[in-house]
Amino acid sequence: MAPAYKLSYFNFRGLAETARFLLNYGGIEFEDVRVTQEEWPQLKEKMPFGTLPVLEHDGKQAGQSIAIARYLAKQVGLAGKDDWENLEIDAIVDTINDLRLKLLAIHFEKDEEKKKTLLETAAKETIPYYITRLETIVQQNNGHLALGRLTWADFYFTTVCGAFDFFFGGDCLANSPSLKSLVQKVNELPAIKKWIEIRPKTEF
Ligand code: GSH
Repeated sequence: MAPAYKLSYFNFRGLAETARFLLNYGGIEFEDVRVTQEEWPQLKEKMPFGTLPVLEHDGKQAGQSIAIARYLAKQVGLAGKDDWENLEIDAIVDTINDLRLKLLAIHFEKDEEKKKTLLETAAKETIPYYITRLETIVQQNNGHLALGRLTWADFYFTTVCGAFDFFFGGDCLANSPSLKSLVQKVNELPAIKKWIEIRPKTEF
Protein backbone atom coordinates (compact mmCIF):
# COMPACT_ATOMS: atom_id res chain seq x y z
CA MET A 1 0.00 0.00 0.00
CA ALA A 2 1.27 3.49 -0.85
CA PRO A 3 2.26 5.65 2.16
CA ALA A 4 -0.55 7.91 3.43
CA TYR A 5 1.61 11.02 3.08
CA LYS A 6 3.33 12.41 0.02
CA LEU A 7 5.76 15.30 0.52
CA SER A 8 6.85 17.07 -2.65
CA TYR A 9 9.83 19.41 -2.80
CA PHE A 10 13.00 19.92 -4.80
CA ASN A 11 16.15 17.84 -4.33
CA PHE A 12 17.49 19.76 -1.38
CA ARG A 13 16.86 19.98 2.35
CA GLY A 14 15.64 23.59 2.27
CA LEU A 15 12.08 24.15 3.43
CA ALA A 16 11.06 20.47 3.41
CA GLU A 17 13.60 19.08 5.83
CA THR A 18 11.68 19.99 9.00
CA ALA A 19 8.72 17.97 7.71
CA ARG A 20 11.03 15.11 6.69
CA PHE A 21 12.57 15.10 10.20
CA LEU A 22 9.12 15.08 11.83
CA LEU A 23 7.81 12.26 9.63
CA ASN A 24 10.91 10.19 10.37
CA TYR A 25 10.79 11.01 14.07
CA GLY A 26 7.17 9.81 14.22
CA GLY A 27 7.90 6.69 12.19
CA ILE A 28 5.35 7.87 9.63
CA GLU A 29 5.97 6.45 6.17
CA PHE A 30 5.91 9.02 3.40
CA GLU A 31 6.65 9.37 -0.26
CA ASP A 32 9.66 11.70 -0.49
CA VAL A 33 9.10 13.24 -3.92
CA ARG A 34 12.03 15.28 -5.29
CA VAL A 35 10.78 17.35 -8.22
CA THR A 36 13.31 18.13 -10.96
CA GLN A 37 13.66 21.51 -12.68
CA GLU A 38 12.32 19.86 -15.87
CA GLU A 39 9.19 18.59 -14.12
CA TRP A 40 8.51 21.77 -12.15
CA PRO A 41 6.85 24.10 -14.75
CA GLN A 42 4.04 21.57 -15.37
CA LEU A 43 3.62 20.70 -11.71
CA LYS A 44 3.70 24.32 -10.49
CA GLU A 45 0.17 25.06 -11.74
CA LYS A 46 -1.18 22.10 -9.84
CA MET A 47 0.20 23.34 -6.51
CA PRO A 48 -2.01 25.52 -4.25
CA PHE A 49 0.14 28.69 -4.61
CA GLY A 50 2.71 27.55 -7.15
CA THR A 51 5.41 26.70 -4.59
CA LEU A 52 6.83 23.69 -2.78
CA PRO A 53 6.86 22.00 -0.30
CA VAL A 54 3.36 20.55 -0.55
CA LEU A 55 2.03 17.78 1.66
CA GLU A 56 -0.63 15.47 0.26
CA HIS A 57 -2.83 13.25 2.40
CA ASP A 58 -6.21 11.55 1.79
CA GLY A 59 -6.54 13.26 -1.60
CA LYS A 60 -5.95 16.70 -0.05
CA GLN A 61 -3.05 19.13 -0.57
CA ALA A 62 -1.49 21.74 1.70
CA GLY A 63 1.42 24.10 1.11
CA GLN A 64 3.51 26.34 3.40
CA SER A 65 6.44 24.66 5.12
CA ILE A 66 5.80 26.04 8.60
CA ALA A 67 2.09 25.15 8.56
CA ILE A 68 3.01 21.63 7.38
CA ALA A 69 5.60 21.29 10.17
CA ARG A 70 3.13 22.54 12.79
CA TYR A 71 0.56 19.97 11.63
CA LEU A 72 3.09 17.11 11.63
CA ALA A 73 4.46 18.15 15.03
CA LYS A 74 0.96 17.63 16.47
CA GLN A 75 0.83 14.19 14.86
CA VAL A 76 4.16 13.10 16.37
CA GLY A 77 3.89 14.66 19.85
CA LEU A 78 6.30 17.58 19.38
CA ALA A 79 3.75 20.40 19.65
CA GLY A 80 2.66 22.22 22.81
CA LYS A 81 0.10 20.87 25.27
CA ASP A 82 -2.11 23.97 25.18
CA ASP A 83 -2.61 27.17 23.20
CA TRP A 84 -0.05 29.15 25.21
CA GLU A 85 2.61 26.48 24.76
CA ASN A 86 1.89 26.47 21.02
CA LEU A 87 2.19 30.26 20.98
CA GLU A 88 5.65 30.01 22.59
CA ILE A 89 6.78 27.49 19.96
CA ASP A 90 5.29 29.52 17.09
CA ALA A 91 6.97 32.72 18.33
CA ILE A 92 10.40 31.05 18.28
CA VAL A 93 9.81 29.43 14.89
CA ASP A 94 8.64 32.72 13.35
CA THR A 95 11.69 34.48 14.82
CA ILE A 96 14.05 31.92 13.29
CA ASN A 97 12.19 32.37 10.01
CA ASP A 98 12.68 36.17 10.23
CA LEU A 99 16.44 35.60 10.38
CA ARG A 100 16.22 33.04 7.55
CA LEU A 101 14.39 35.52 5.31
CA LYS A 102 16.90 38.30 6.03
CA LEU A 103 19.82 36.03 5.09
CA LEU A 104 17.97 34.70 2.04
CA ALA A 105 17.46 38.27 0.77
CA ILE A 106 21.23 38.87 1.03
CA HIS A 107 21.96 35.62 -0.81
CA PHE A 108 19.75 36.70 -3.74
CA GLU A 109 21.06 40.29 -3.89
CA LYS A 110 22.36 40.83 -7.44
CA ASP A 111 24.27 44.09 -6.87
CA GLU A 112 27.70 42.94 -5.63
CA GLU A 113 28.52 46.22 -3.81
CA LYS A 114 25.18 46.20 -2.02
CA LYS A 115 25.62 42.51 -1.18
CA LYS A 116 29.01 43.23 0.41
CA THR A 117 27.49 45.91 2.65
CA LEU A 118 24.56 43.67 3.55
CA LEU A 119 26.93 40.82 4.46
CA GLU A 120 28.92 43.16 6.71
CA THR A 121 25.74 44.27 8.47
CA ALA A 122 24.63 40.63 8.83
CA ALA A 123 27.97 39.67 10.40
CA LYS A 124 28.12 42.68 12.75
CA GLU A 125 24.47 43.18 13.63
CA THR A 126 21.77 40.85 12.31
CA ILE A 127 23.30 37.45 13.09
CA PRO A 128 24.65 38.40 16.54
CA TYR A 129 21.31 40.02 17.41
CA TYR A 130 19.28 36.88 16.71
CA ILE A 131 21.82 34.17 17.51
CA THR A 132 22.88 35.66 20.87
CA ARG A 133 19.27 35.80 21.99
CA LEU A 134 18.51 32.27 20.78
CA GLU A 135 21.68 31.03 22.50
CA THR A 136 20.54 32.57 25.81
CA ILE A 137 17.08 31.02 25.44
CA VAL A 138 18.62 27.55 24.97
CA GLN A 139 20.92 28.09 27.98
CA GLN A 140 17.93 29.05 30.14
CA ASN A 141 15.56 26.39 28.78
CA ASN A 142 17.14 23.09 29.60
CA GLY A 143 18.97 22.98 26.26
CA HIS A 144 15.87 23.65 24.12
CA LEU A 145 14.35 26.56 22.22
CA ALA A 146 10.90 26.34 23.77
CA LEU A 147 9.15 24.91 26.82
CA GLY A 148 12.32 23.39 28.29
CA ARG A 149 11.78 20.22 26.28
CA LEU A 150 12.10 18.84 22.78
CA THR A 151 9.60 20.50 20.43
CA TRP A 152 9.36 21.11 16.71
CA ALA A 153 11.04 24.50 17.27
CA ASP A 154 14.25 22.52 17.89
CA PHE A 155 13.64 20.58 14.67
CA TYR A 156 12.97 23.79 12.76
CA PHE A 157 16.17 25.44 13.94
CA THR A 158 18.25 22.32 13.30
CA THR A 159 16.97 21.93 9.76
CA VAL A 160 17.24 25.57 8.67
CA CYS A 161 20.48 26.68 10.38
CA GLY A 162 22.58 24.88 7.75
CA ALA A 163 21.01 27.19 5.17
CA PHE A 164 22.06 30.21 7.29
CA ASP A 165 25.70 29.23 6.75
CA PHE A 166 25.04 28.62 3.04
CA PHE A 167 23.37 32.04 2.55
CA PHE A 168 25.86 33.90 4.74
CA GLY A 169 29.00 32.03 3.69
CA GLY A 170 30.27 31.46 7.25
CA ASP A 171 29.60 29.58 10.49
CA CYS A 172 26.67 31.42 12.06
CA LEU A 173 26.94 29.31 15.23
CA ALA A 174 30.70 29.76 15.72
CA ASN A 175 30.18 31.46 19.12
CA SER A 176 27.06 29.57 20.18
CA PRO A 177 27.95 26.31 21.94
CA SER A 178 24.44 25.72 23.30
CA LEU A 179 22.80 26.06 19.89
CA LYS A 180 25.50 23.82 18.40
CA SER A 181 24.88 21.17 21.00
CA LEU A 182 21.10 21.43 20.45
CA VAL A 183 21.62 20.79 16.72
CA GLN A 184 23.85 17.83 17.53
CA LYS A 185 21.30 16.46 20.01
CA VAL A 186 18.50 16.59 17.41
CA ASN A 187 20.69 15.09 14.69
CA GLU A 188 21.58 12.23 17.00
CA LEU A 189 18.02 11.22 17.86
CA PRO A 190 17.93 7.60 16.62
CA ALA A 191 15.27 8.10 13.92
CA ILE A 192 16.89 11.33 12.72
CA LYS A 193 20.38 9.81 12.67
CA LYS A 194 19.03 6.98 10.54
CA TRP A 195 17.33 9.44 8.17
CA ILE A 196 20.50 11.53 7.81
CA GLU A 197 22.40 8.37 6.84
CA ILE A 198 19.98 7.42 4.07
CA ARG A 199 18.71 10.79 2.79
CA PRO A 200 19.95 12.07 -0.57
CA LYS A 201 23.17 14.07 -0.10
CA THR A 202 22.57 17.68 -1.11
CA GLU A 203 24.42 20.96 -0.59
CA PHE A 204 21.75 22.64 1.56
N1 GSH B 1 6.46 30.44 2.41
C1 GSH B 1 6.59 29.27 1.56
C2 GSH B 1 6.88 28.03 2.42
O1 GSH B 1 7.42 28.20 3.53
O2 GSH B 1 6.53 26.92 2.01
C3 GSH B 1 7.70 29.54 0.56
C4 GSH B 1 7.77 28.43 -0.46
C5 GSH B 1 8.80 28.70 -1.52
O3 GSH B 1 9.15 29.87 -1.81
N2 GSH B 1 9.28 27.61 -2.14
C6 GSH B 1 10.25 27.73 -3.18
C7 GSH B 1 9.59 27.39 -4.51
O4 GSH B 1 8.63 26.66 -4.57
C8 GSH B 1 11.37 26.70 -2.96
S1 GSH B 1 12.25 26.99 -1.46
N3 GSH B 1 10.16 27.92 -5.59
C9 GSH B 1 9.74 27.60 -6.94
C10 GSH B 1 8.85 28.63 -7.55
O5 GSH B 1 8.48 29.63 -6.88
O6 GSH B 1 8.52 28.48 -8.73
